[in-house]
Amino acid sequence: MSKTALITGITGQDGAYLAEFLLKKGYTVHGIKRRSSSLNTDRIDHLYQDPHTSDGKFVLHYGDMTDSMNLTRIIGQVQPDEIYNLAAMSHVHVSFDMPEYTANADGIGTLRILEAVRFLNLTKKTRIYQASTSELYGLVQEVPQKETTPFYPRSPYAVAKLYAYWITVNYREAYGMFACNGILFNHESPLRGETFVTRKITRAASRIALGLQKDLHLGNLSAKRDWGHAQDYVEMMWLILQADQPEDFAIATGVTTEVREFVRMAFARAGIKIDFHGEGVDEKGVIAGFDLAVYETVTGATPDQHGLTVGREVVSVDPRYFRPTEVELLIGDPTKAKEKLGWVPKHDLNSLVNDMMESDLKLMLKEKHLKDHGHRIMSYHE
Ligand code: NDP
Ligand code: GDR
Repeated sequence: MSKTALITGITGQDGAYLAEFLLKKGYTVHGIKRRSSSLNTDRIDHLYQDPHTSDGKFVLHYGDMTDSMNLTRIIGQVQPDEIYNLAAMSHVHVSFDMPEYTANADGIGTLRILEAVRFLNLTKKTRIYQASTSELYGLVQEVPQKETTPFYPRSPYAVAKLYAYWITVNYREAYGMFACNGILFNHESPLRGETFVTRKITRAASRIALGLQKDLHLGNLSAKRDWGHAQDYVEMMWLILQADQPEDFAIATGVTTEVREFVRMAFARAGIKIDFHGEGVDEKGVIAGFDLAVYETVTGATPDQHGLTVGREVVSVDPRYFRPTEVELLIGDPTKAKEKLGWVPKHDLNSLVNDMMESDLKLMLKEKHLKDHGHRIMSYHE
């Protein structure tokens, strides 16, 4: 009998990769999507089945993490073997603007899932994966960070996820549920949301190289992140639920890189050699000013043909992207996952950047084609 999985957050980066992964494994996949005024299923459109002709292997339900009756009804209908709780207001900076909603969706939302499973007497049948995060580590207590490292969350998002982490542990201990936290470090891909820093950079590098965008405004360039590839990480979510015992795992590459270096790598793939100069650190220790100079492009045209001048500043620091409290350094120790789950990521940072840049350059070439033929193109670069 094939297994049935329910994915909350199926329209997001991880949800899309996980759905594809589970379908390939022969699962029947149900997903919860939110109602929105325009279509929000871009990332899973290739998996979509017309409900009139569908074989029932991929089914979407309308729902929301803030609606317990709705979640309980869906879980009752689907009777899943596995639930992957990926839905969340996942943007750290935005959580400072929407703290109450974030607590509701990310924190209490997780409780709603666990409680629905308990209420429906599915505690022995349904295994639950909770999308926990390296943001829990927050202010550095220990490096590298692992399962036993103390938490010190630094944003409303991380505090909401702290509740979700502990309520998952509590339901496991109180009711014997197979409920696990994957403490995943940052993972990116061509499907990454456009306002997270890696994708913002790869899109901008592609657009600047093609003359579609003039400059890029970023926040804290000194932050360091342990970046992996989302495709590798969704496989770990699945492996965590296949283990004999329910346990929590930190999933990371063990390598950390500054945002500034990610900028260099991405622009280099667009044929733009860059140099940083004019950086200054103010009395609070934050970067106050910064220049990025374009020295050459090797995309087949001279810099001027791209509207770029050699040496022109194309990146600047805009304090609007600073967070009231920042997480400066994340670097994970994935030893437990390596030993117990056989964690061997296929990608490293180089191949991640290549994958993202290849995809964004293709996308932006399409945009350029549209623009060259008189169409209006999106100019949104938050
Ligand atoms: P995304 O932001 O790409 O996707 C989030 C998903 O959650 C989307 O499908 C979104 O729907 C949905 N969603 C948001 N709010 C609600 C709500 N109230 N009710 C129902 N659905 C909702 O995130 P990722 O795919 O990158 O991350 C997946 C999970 O893993 C998240 O919980 C995130 O916090 C966590 N995480 C992510 C890491 C990363 O580096 N990517 C690292 C560690 C943890 P819509 O498409 O309509 O917006
Ligand atoms: P993060 O990811 O906060 O780590 O959360 P994000 O890409 O937003 O930021 C990473 C670092 O880059 C710095 N930064 C900027 N960030 C954004 N978004 N935009 C900018 O212009 C910018 N300039 C510099 C940030 O300050 C930060 O230090 C992600 C999310 O996926 C969470 O849901 C997840 O839990 C964690 O990763 C692990």
